[in-house]
Amino acid sequence: MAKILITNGSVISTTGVTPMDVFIDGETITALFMPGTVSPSLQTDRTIDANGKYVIPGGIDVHTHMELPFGGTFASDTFETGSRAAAWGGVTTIVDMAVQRYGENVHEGLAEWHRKADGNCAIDYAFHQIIGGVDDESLKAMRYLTEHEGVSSFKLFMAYPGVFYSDDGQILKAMQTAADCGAVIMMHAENGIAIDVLVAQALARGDTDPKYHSYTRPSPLEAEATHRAIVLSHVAGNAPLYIVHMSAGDALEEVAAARHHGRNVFAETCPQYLWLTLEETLGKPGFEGAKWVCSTPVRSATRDPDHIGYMGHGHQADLWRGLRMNELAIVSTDHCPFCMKDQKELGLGDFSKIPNGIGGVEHRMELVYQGVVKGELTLERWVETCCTTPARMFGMYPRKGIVAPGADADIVIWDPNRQTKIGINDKHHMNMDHSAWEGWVIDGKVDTVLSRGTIVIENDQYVGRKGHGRYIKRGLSQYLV
Ligand code: DUC
Ligand code: ZN
Ligand code: ZN
Repeated sequence: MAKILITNGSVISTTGVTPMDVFIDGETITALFMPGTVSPSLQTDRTIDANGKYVIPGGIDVHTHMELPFGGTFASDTFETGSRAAAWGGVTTIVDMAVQRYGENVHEGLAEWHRKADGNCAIDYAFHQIIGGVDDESLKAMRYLTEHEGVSSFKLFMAYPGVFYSDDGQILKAMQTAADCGAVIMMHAENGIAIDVLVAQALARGDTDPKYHSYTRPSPLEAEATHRAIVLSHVAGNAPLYIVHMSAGDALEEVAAARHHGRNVFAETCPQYLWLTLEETLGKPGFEGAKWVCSTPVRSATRDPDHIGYMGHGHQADLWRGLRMNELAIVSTDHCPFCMKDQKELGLGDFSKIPNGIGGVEHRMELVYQGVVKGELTLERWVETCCTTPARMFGMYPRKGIVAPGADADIVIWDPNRQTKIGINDKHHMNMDHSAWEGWVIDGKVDTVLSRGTIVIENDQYVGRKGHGRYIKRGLSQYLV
């Protein structure tokens, strides 16, 4: 395989921005050189000039749903289309959620996900396992997957009664198992029982538009569920707990308090919660708001629209602060794309039937970088929340998540002097008929992407191939106390 030298760039790590040349031998980074110190006798097949550009570890999106069966349809990206779109966005590893529903076998659920992904991915991939039915068999399987299959994290749902929902007793049992074997419980923290009551009441009133999706999932119900999950993980013996898709300032307060008490509690947020508001998205006239129906929901820009509890500074300001303060460890996308036609349209006249999800795997690196441009985050924290912590949190470090000798040569060359225009007729490679980010112009651009030493994006072209991506068997999280 090729020997590649990336010269004149600035390597960004969690601790600094350092001018350095990066040498890749085959699939692996084998050396970093101070500028001007590369020996003329070093044999290379190719030199890439990264002058004026950043050299960062490939992005890792730890929350995607390719082909997820949900809401009477399937998420519209396959592993082929979704992993290719990820590459376009500077992502070199995704961790997708394999599914087990109530009454199904966990091992079969995982095998099905392997079948979907195997031979189809442009970049490397790993799996979490959704446990939709906690019982003795699935608890045993959790331990087996952690110890033998490289699947060391399990998603549970406090929402969606009758679909993926687990009650508190089931959650406690799964957490006890996780505490025992070192696995991470990923929690969809919303009080689904209360939400279903609010949804039924809204529909009975004739409030059927997409915006009622958010109004019927008020932030105190995210905060309450987050608190309950934290208490259960404590009682279970400090079970590792990772709250997914956090959208609310009041939920974040619960995580911050738990972390202050030294608990194994972590959280992620997603670009839609950092940038979008209910008023500008779900609140659009007619059915257009359906594009932004996802759970947890995009929230109101105002402090306390319903006078029911939340008294923070505004959810977005709280989330950005949480990212700076490490109350939020990671930005993922919860990539769960559905087209408007035939998919989101299932909820015409009834918001509760709109499939929940936004496609975003292609845009996370861009959208979080925009936080750097706006002064919300440092360059180092951008890399930490999008590349390094995901690898450490989910047992892939130091193979992934760092530009250092010995690591896989998963590298993004990022051009801070160009712009990215997102939109169906601009940059858009996900298998969707719309973009949640239509018309957004980002300062900065993915220039070149390497996946294990193979160039997959360069000169605004996809030059990778289906089947290049390999399954990554993960170990345990590095963050447990
Ligand atoms: N939760 C997710 O994590 N993804 C899609 C839908 C949902 O509710
Ligand atoms: Zn969820
Ligand atoms: Zn999800």
